[in-house]
Amino acid sequence: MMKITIGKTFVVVAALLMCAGGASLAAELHPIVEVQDGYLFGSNALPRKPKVIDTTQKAYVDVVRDFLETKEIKQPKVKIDSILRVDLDGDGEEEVLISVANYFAKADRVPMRSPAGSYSMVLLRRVVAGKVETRLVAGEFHPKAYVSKEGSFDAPSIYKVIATLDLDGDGKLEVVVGSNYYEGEEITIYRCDPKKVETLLSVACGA
Ligand SMILES: [Ca+2]
Ligand SMILES: [Ca+2]
Repeated sequence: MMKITIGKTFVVVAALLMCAGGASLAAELHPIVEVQDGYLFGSNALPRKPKVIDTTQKAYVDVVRDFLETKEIKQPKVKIDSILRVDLDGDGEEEVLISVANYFAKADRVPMRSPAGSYSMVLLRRVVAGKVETRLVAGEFHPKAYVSKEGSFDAPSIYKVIATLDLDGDGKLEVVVGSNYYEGEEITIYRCDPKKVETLLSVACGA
């Protein structure tokens, strides 16, 4: 499956990211990409670099917990993978991107079936009209355990911000989210305007 919704740059970046098997390989494939702190950055496509923030900060843990509760995850076990602070739209005010996942599995492994109370998501915190808002960029929530019938599975995904890049050259950064499931992955590029988050491109590979 490959959906192309806009221009050539996206095709190049998608081809680059698709099944790249990690940041280091992608960096070898194309000179516009460099890797810092485990994230992909395009040197031409990067007017502002994200800062990596401590994932144990109580304020963010609280934000994540409150959001999960709105998705019926009761008494959530909050596990934040990364927090990035970057000015997406270039207005001088930094936005915050929070990548979160808990499937109660070892390391970064994703189970074939989602356990009760499991989830993964990417949240965007930003100031809109003088107020801080929390918005879901991508994610899924499993208040109840998936019930397997005849060996069926639901293949939940872990969502994570892997890059912030200005891919269409309008001065605003797009958010690149990787989602991994038990034997595949998808890369999705989101445009995050103050009013809405929209998908620009999605590339999947795997079973
Ligand atoms: Ca901003
Ligand atoms: Ca842009």
